[in-house]
Amino acid sequence: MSRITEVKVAPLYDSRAHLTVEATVTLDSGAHARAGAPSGASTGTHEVVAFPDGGVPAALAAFRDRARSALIGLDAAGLSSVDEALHRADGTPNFSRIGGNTATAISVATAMALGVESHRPLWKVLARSGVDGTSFPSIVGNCINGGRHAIGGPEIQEFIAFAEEKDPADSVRAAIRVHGVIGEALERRFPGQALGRGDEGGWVAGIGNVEALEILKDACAKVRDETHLAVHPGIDMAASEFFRGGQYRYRDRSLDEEGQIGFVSELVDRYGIRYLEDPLDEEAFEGFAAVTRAVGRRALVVGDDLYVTNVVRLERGITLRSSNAILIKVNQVGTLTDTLATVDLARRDGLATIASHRSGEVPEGWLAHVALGIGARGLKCGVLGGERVAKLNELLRLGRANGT
Ligand code: 2PG
Ligand code: MG
Repeated sequence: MSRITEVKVAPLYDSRAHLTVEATVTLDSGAHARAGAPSGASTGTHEVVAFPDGGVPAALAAFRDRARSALIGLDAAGLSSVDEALHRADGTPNFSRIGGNTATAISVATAMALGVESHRPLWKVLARSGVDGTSFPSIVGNCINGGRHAIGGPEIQEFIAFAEEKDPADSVRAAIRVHGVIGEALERRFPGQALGRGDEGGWVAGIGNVEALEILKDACAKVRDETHLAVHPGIDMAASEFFRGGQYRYRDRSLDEEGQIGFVSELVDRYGIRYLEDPLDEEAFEGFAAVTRAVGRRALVVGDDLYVTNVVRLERGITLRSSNAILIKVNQVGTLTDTLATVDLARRDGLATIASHRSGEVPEGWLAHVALGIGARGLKCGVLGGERVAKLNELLRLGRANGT
């Protein structure tokens, strides 16, 4: 028995200084843990609602009125009882009363408290079958920010260093170095001018998509030469953000779906892209399948807004063979139990999983445990900023603890 004796939910600022929430869960053994929930900017339409109308204050009030008493006294062992109680207390399909972020914070804090009680790290509490914690995720490190994460940058949201080394210390080192080399290239390109950094710590500069890709490709090649580490270009197009009226709208032209598929496939070949997230709109299951047929042997084709970590949407993607990988974000579905159901389905069907941060993050490391526990192929968490580095540092600790 691991009875819950107290649950507290409190406001917390994320890395954009927007309000989010953190939860503290205490068990009758005295074991307790605290976790904060992140927030996205380029959210998928089918995600659960982060906060009810009225924002964080309304979420806190709804938690007090609807959820707290339902949780206290509950046996948290196994976690699903708590996550089911959160769904029941909310009573909507998308957490629109208590907020998906409230649910996320409580779910993660409960799993952490169970770990504290049983002297297990969080990753072990979450570990899927066959996962022994010795196989580490690659690093998906955002180096140039665009789209909704930057002002005045390229339309493509993220230009990524995808570092695939066995030892997480090597992957982290390679991704960080690519970020640094890109900074040097931008300094040469814009001598004496101010450069910025975006919401996820990547560079922001007045360059277009193609120029950003050139810089990224060169930086990855330089770091490979220098270090002999496996690091290659990746992108998250977050294409739903510039898809309007059936067209992908770039500053200089518009493309229909077929045109976009051709354009994306060309980019993968020309720039050696090995990680390709959301190349099409969030409803384009069949278009995604065409992209996967075209480039899926050379690149991970990753569904983010397409799946929103939702098991029903993933089932559809599996039937249509829409992608070979799925992004996993706990607060897209609101609980760890829902997240793990999606992960288990992905694993059963051979899709790679990528555990991901949000653009508005909290300076905590629990995402690294999620990545390790689900046997993720990648940890997407950026490379710069305390809230991103917290996850990288936690992965390094796990690497040392588990003997790499
Ligand atoms: C994404 C994420 C994280 P956001 O699109 O993958 O990089 O962005 O959290 O804004 O949805
Ligand atoms: Mg994305």
